[in-house]
Amino acid sequence: NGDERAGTTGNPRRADAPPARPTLTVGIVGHAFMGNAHSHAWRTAPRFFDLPLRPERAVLVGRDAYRASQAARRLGWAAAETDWRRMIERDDIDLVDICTPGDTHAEIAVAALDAGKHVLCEKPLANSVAEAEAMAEAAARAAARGIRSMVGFTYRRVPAVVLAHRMIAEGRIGRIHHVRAQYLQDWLADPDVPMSWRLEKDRAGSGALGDIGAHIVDLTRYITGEELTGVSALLQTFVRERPLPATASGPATGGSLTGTGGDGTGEVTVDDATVFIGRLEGGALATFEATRFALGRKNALRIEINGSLGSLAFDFEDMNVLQFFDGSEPAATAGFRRILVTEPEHPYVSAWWPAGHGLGYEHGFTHQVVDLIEAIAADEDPVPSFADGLQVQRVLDAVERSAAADGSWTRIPR
Ligand code: SOE
Repeated sequence: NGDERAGTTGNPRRADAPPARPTLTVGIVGHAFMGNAHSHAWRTAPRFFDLPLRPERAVLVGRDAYRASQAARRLGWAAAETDWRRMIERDDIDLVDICTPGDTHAEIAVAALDAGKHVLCEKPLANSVAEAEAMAEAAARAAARGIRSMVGFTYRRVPAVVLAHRMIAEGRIGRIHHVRAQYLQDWLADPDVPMSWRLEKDRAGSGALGDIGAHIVDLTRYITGEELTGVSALLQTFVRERPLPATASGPATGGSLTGTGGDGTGEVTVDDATVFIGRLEGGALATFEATRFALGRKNALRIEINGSLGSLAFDFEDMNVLQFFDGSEPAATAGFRRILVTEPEHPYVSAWWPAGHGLGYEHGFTHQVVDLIEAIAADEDPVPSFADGLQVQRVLDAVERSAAADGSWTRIPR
């Protein structure tokens, strides 16, 4: 067609332009903090990465029609819907992105996979091992038909974390002796912070354990490449009653986890904090701490690994840095050095800004979408898989069983 010339008005497509990418039509369920972060990722990924499929934000699902349509407009989704089942019935939807509380994950994910939709599901995968098993089975059934699934442990996509994983795989710190993992937040330290779904066992499954402890369990598995064989754990709830929220639905957007209290109080049915020790299959000893009561620590996801040849340390509050101690250096000049993980040679970084300009929280979500799209296009199973999510769930379950038995040693099945 003669209009296909560079600069021709009415047809901006150049004759030498690459062919348009096939689309990946996405539906998202949920539009609070995680729905917001995922929406940003779906929008940003194709702007910075050369993707084999072009994600199209087709429909956002929320229970309340007005709020869902407002969210769809604000977050850039073409339509809004109040029932995820209707969204799954749509033939044009290729992928379902689940950003709802844990009590809904299993039902939505299994229905979507059985309907032939790829699934991205927020962490923790489920509220129980039984649910996670059903999800992993549905994922395996679907994978046999080329349908892919992934669980959203986004911190695996922070460049400094990927670098740590690679350095360990290359043997740079030798045999692993210790893992010291912490996830410290403080947004519940104030007893006037109101109730929310994250404080209800029926909805969230557990408290700090599943919400943030799950991340450090997954990161330990990812960075070291080893499974935990057993744990001894304590769980604690410091504030057992909190004001009910002023609005029934709580905070709507990404800027706050807390909201404002109203009349009456509700019972907190989850843990506020957990500490546990564990052993890795290679014999390393590991300690874990997850709390929302560490005043002054906002999102301090920290992990330090000590090996026979050196050590690595990461803190999300300084997320563009990986600390490395090389044990082969002369004692007089050895010391931890800060690797600024912002070079184009580092994972994901070349798609973004010049060296030293740094990435933030939202970039992990964008990288997650990039990796998922690339796996779907390559007809490969992405990681972390639902099987990974199930294994993390088994660890969380063992922690709860150990804590219920006064910290007694509890083995983790595989
Ligand atoms: C709340 O503690 C929370 O939003 C978690 O749910 C997320 O997984 C973590 O990335 C940040 O903190």
